[in-house]
Amino acid sequence: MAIRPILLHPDPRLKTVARPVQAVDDATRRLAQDMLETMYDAPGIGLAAPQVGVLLRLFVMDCAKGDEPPDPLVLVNPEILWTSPERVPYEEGCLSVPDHYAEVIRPAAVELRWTDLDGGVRQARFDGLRAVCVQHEIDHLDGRLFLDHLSPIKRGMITRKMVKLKRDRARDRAEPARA
Ligand code: GNR
Ligand code: NI
Repeated sequence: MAIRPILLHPDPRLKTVARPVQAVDDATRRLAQDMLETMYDAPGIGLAAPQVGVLLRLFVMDCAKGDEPPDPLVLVNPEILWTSPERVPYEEGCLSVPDHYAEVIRPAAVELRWTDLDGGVRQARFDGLRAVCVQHEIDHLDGRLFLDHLSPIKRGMITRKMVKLKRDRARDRAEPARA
């Protein structure tokens, strides 16, 4: 198992539509395990493969609260079968856009079909935080960030700060602070 680096916005790989997983094999299972380890380490409630630079349609999530047992879930090639007419706001964040949060309005519940790590087809309805999370992750698979749901003004402000953060981090790696 390994923690993989998480790509930061802006990055062209985070704007790319990911390709379906052709077959669930050992490489898929290793990738999913690495993604779960990376998500728990961050920590986050979800992580999509494009966020670790793998442009495949696969994400991991665990929306269990602190006092609940872990509830890891891996969804391969997820498809939205149904979305509720009810829409709800939620203050979203993203591991690829650290320290920025904004309200996004999405369907309150969704029905998904996906493939699990044994290659079986699964189907379930998600609501509450889990509905927010799966829609946020499927957006990643389609090359979208929560920023794409905001006004161009807000998106531009956050993107500008992220460009600066990435520049500062690149500079820190090039010339680490001396004592
Ligand atoms: O850890 C995460 N928290 C979160 C909070 C509100 C709405 C969505 C999320 S997903 C995010 C992890 C992440 O960036 N997944 O792609
Ligand atoms: Ni995200």
